[in-house]
Amino acid sequence: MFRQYIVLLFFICISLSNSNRISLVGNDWTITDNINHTAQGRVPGTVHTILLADGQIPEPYADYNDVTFRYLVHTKWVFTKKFNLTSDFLAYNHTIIHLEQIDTVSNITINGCPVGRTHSMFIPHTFNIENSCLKLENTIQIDFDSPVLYALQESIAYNVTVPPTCTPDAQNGECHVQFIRKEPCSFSWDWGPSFAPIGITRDIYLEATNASDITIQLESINVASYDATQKTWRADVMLSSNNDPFSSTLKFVLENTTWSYEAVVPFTKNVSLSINIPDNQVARWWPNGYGDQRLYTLSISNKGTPIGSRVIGFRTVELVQENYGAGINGTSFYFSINSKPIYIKGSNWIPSDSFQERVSDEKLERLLRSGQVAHMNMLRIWGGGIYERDSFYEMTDRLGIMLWHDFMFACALYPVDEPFLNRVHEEVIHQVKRLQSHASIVIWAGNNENEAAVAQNWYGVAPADMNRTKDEYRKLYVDTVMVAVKEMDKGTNRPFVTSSPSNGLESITENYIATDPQSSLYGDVHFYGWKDDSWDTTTYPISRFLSESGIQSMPSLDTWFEVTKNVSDLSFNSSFVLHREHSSGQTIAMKVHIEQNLPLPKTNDSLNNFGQFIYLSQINQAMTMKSISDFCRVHSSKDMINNKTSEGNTMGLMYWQINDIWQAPTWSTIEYGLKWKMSHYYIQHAYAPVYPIATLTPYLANATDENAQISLYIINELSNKIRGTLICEVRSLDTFTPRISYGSDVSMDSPGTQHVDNLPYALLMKRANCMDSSKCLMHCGFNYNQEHIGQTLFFSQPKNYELSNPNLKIESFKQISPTDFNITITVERPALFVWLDVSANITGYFSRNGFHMFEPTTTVGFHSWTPLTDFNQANFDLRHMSLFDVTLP
Ligand code: BMA
Repeated sequence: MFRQYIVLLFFICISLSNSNRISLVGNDWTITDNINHTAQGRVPGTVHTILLADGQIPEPYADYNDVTFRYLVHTKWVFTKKFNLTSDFLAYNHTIIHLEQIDTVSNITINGCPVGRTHSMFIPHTFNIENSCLKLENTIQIDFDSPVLYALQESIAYNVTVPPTCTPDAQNGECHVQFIRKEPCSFSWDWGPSFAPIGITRDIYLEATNASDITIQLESINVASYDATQKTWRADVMLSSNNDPFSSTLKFVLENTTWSYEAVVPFTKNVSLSINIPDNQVARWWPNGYGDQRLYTLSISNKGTPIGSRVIGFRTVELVQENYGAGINGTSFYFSINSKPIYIKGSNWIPSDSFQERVSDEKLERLLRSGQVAHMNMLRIWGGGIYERDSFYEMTDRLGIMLWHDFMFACALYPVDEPFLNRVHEEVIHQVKRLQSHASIVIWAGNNENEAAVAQNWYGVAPADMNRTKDEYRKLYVDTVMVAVKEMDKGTNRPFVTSSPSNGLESITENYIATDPQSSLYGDVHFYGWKDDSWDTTTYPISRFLSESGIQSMPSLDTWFEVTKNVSDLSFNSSFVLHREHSSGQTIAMKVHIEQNLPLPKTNDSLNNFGQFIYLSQINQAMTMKSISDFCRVHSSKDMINNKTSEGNTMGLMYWQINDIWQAPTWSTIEYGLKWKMSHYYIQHAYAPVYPIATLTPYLANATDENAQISLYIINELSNKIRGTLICEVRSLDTFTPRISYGSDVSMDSPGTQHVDNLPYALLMKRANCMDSSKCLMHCGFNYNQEHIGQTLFFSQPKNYELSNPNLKIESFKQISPTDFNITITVERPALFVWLDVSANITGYFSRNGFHMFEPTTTVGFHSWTPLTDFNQANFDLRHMSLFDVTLP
């Protein structure tokens, strides 16, 4: 039912605008900097991609081109296009130009008439064009400012310094990015280059109407809240018209249900109304792993003429932050979807390319499906990137990947003058309106790490300026961003936090800047432990929710060869590799971690040596990710809250980061070209819905330590009962026969964590005749409901094990369907970290990888993203290795 609407002003017959649209997209734009380059090219496009297509510059991602071609964005650019209009088009009396996205600061003229100025890539721009300016033959001219110089000028014009003024040297970046509403990481980041693109990046068109036409636009639909008593969903609908006041009879239809509703709506500027949809008409939308993702189209029409529609889903979202009761400090921080507490398994998402016009929907889909098949239920759209295109959110709705959506502010203080705040207000209103129909977006967050930056004074603000800095923080994120979000997103179905990390409600009680926004007893935490041994979880905080954590690794040799043909560039410490390492100290840290845990390459062949380092860095990252995930999952249960420290009940991990923006050493688990790193396979395993965990306490205890114990747990997220047997074997690497084996029946009637047993370590090792922990390890297998999942626990760092040649061989490689292949592998003795790889031309993923073999033969699947006909094994270039290979000279 509608909320009550009173008077109907007057009825007029609405002809839904007979408009005329002329697209300005095309290959016939001319761009020039009036100095070095003039080229013809395609819009949507940017300076770099147009010059590349025209053969004037090489691939910007290759070699040192990120710095060589920096001059391209230090200057002004002019984009022009000639276009014709018909006399019919010119007969309309009102014409606009619409730019869905322009990057960023520009001045637009048509036939010399001023049309408008743009300052933000985060809002679309619509400008009126004077009728007298248009002719049969026209020229549009867009004069772009250099984003780099614009940011500099704005920073100079601003009355105080806003830190950080520049990026760290290692990033080869640009300065003052907070002064321009443009993808923050386009000025460089600690995993990405600085290209600061200039151009028209989405649709651009002219549209003509007659001023007397009445148009009704659907602005947004939001499934705002659920009334459990009435059993109805409240959907908030926003409409607008250019020509009110008037009234209209609108019909709302929820397609594929019997529900529809008709009502007379009086229009006076924007119209907001709420409709109630009975729960019995719809099925719920569930996150990946918890049920189906049912989506419905809600269509609105006016006397049979469609106005618009949105695809919506029905789910409730609660961010539960409640006290635990006497003796336990802090509050919980977890998502409850449709009243079901959900442990979050996810990652952080960054832009997939510096040039969005070369990111295909297919690429986005493959990345998101790589998350979905790795059992992820949430991604965080990180605040240093972009608001993604519409199709991205359609995919996350469909795949059940919930989104934690930051607004685009990251790792900086920001200006707060009126024009800037007005731009931010407009941006937030626009983005929330555009995106709020999507069931997958379950939380908004004001910024990335800026509460922590203020609270912990990351940028060395003088004490005298601290109060002003705090006030400015609140002015931007509370009075501007939050107020705008709440103006648009009115229900209870999408919580808002001002920052990530924050202490949630506790941050609010501390006036939005908590003393320690990284407290492990409240809200979410970002933690990077690269200074310690990252395999050792005792170095991690036990937080309520870990929204960032991870470690770097190197991408594959295939990926390096995409950006350099110079083999001398390919070594761990080459100037080229170090040039691509944007976080100083991380290459050394990677090396230190590898040395702590793994054998070092012995080969003198430098390329082979680098290939092995890459493999080791990926093992290091994979083992780190597994450690972090296991640690969070073990502590997820409320029963694991430590009475002394109040820590525990970790209800999610979103590791840093799933995707890459270019080819470089980074924290990603998927390479730029979509190849999964070993860590992605480990995450897929560690995020399994039913999962055995084995831990040794103290970490890597001595075999004779009488106090040491092995704890065994089963985590179950399935709502059906599980019945199974957990068999754990103490093994050595010289034989397939286990030394001793321990079995336990497990039965779980509901989701949760079952602590299966504690095994006395010294006794176990004695019985296994394993007096040196580096001679043995434990391998467990959990068989339940016809499924099997394994788990390996090292008793010592892998570098301490004596490795002998397992004679790893590919026994057979068969195609079983257009997209799927089976590979049979044999070994003569146990093998650690078995790694399979295929040619760079084949994109897809193995059913597992980086695994250990404790049996003579095993079969691994390979799934190709595209169907492959004329299968030829040679084209695959199937490669394999295990840890033993690193020990070879
Ligand atoms: C966090 C993120 C990013 C950064 C990452 C790795 O702080 O929010 O800013 O890229 O760590 O350093």
